[in-house]
Amino acid sequence: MFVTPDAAPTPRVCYEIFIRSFCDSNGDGIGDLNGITSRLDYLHELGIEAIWLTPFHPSGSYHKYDVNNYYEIDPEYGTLHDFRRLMHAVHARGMKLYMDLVINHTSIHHPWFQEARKGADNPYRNYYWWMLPERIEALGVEKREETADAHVIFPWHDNPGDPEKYYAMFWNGMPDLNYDSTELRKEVYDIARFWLSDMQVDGFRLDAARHIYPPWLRSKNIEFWQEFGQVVERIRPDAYTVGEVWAKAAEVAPYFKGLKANFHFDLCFALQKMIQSGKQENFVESLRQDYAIFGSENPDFIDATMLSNHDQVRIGSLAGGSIDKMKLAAALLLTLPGQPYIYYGEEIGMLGQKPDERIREPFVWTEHRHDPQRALWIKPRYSRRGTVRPLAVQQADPASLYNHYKRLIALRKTLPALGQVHRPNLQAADTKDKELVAFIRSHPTEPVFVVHNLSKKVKQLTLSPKEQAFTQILFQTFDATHVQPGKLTLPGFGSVVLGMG
Ligand SMILES: [Ca+2]
Ligand SMILES: [Ca+2]
Repeated sequence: MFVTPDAAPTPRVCYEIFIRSFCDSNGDGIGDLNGITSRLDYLHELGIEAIWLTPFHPSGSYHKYDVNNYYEIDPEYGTLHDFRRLMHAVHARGMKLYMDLVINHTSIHHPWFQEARKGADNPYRNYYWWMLPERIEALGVEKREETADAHVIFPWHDNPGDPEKYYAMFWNGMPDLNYDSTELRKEVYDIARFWLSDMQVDGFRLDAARHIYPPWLRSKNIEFWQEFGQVVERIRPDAYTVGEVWAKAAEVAPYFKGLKANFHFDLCFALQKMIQSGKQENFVESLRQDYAIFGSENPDFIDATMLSNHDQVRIGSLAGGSIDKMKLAAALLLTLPGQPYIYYGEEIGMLGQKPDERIREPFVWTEHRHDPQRALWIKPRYSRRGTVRPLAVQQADPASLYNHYKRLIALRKTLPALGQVHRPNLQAADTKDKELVAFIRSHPTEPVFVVHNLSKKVKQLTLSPKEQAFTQILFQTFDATHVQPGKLTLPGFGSVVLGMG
């Protein structure tokens, strides 16, 4: 059911935009679709090939993961006309756009739930999960195990005057949908068709994919996503899908049977840990094991990688605000296999700690106090002009974090060994040092040898005969990197990509 990698070139570098905070086009302080359209040249110049937009449907929350209407745009963000304009501008630049499809749950204000809550005989009743307390108890499902993405332990909620309770695992304002209903499945497939065909989006990011069925029916998850994948494939054979399966690699793997890509949370956390601790253990070996597990379910799996996203503490804060460490993190992400996603603002070193609003602060465009494009919906605590060098300032500085990202992205697109998305070409190097990450990206004619120094100390490496073949510096974070016959000198937090001379 999967198109061959050659038939549909897979974007090599993606970018996640939290719309509310990216760029404001009309001065109301809220980032919007026209703001994104106005900044596409920026993303294109950075080297971005695909954009993932967080939800934009009408919703009562600032994050909009509780959808009221899947066929409309929240007026805060624009109109369907604005969306068409954005899609046109994205495609005119040869880029792709993926939208967040939030179909694990709706808002309680969605008309389906407003109907369903009227009573057990309502035609929309079985779009959601309803149970009598005795049955909940008999099944032993009154409590759920806390997961990294959902902290609700008691997921059954009262509907006033109703003997049955409804299931909502994230919070009582977002009731879970019931995919045992064939009518619901049909509605959701119509929604997918509308956005892929009528609106021309290029794919979906599937929110909460591992929760699509509740815990007592979890075994049905994979079947659902396989059917979903087939439906998408029939609508648009080149459409892309990426799942949020926030779990260990072994649990993620079977989702590749239905979804082309899945986010690699284990890798994300391993990268974060390395940046914080300055060392690693068996990093390349465990990554190769994950690839083997993914590949056993689907050899054409796409490994979607990231340093952080809108649910996690920003990498800049995990790096303690150190630009050198942020450069190291970027170099790791952009030299490893997979399809990297940059979370908006990572490229300028934005900072952010929990709660969630604080990891979603406005992008810092210019040094001006009154920057008309800067979102103002929240007063920033972490990413202020005094703590984050604005983009406009960094663009003019060749040594900036922004230009480091730009160089790395260009390198990834220039070197086929680095840009390979399918069938990860990762081999362990002979160099063994817990404060280094060293690997070879194999290629029939242009393999590269990559070394990252996780420590702040200068490292002098003696290269093995295999590694000595790589003599040409294709990329270095700091100029103090040197290769001599049999030896490599790498400054603290430095990264180097070596090619065969
Ligand atoms: Ca606005
Ligand atoms: Ca669910």
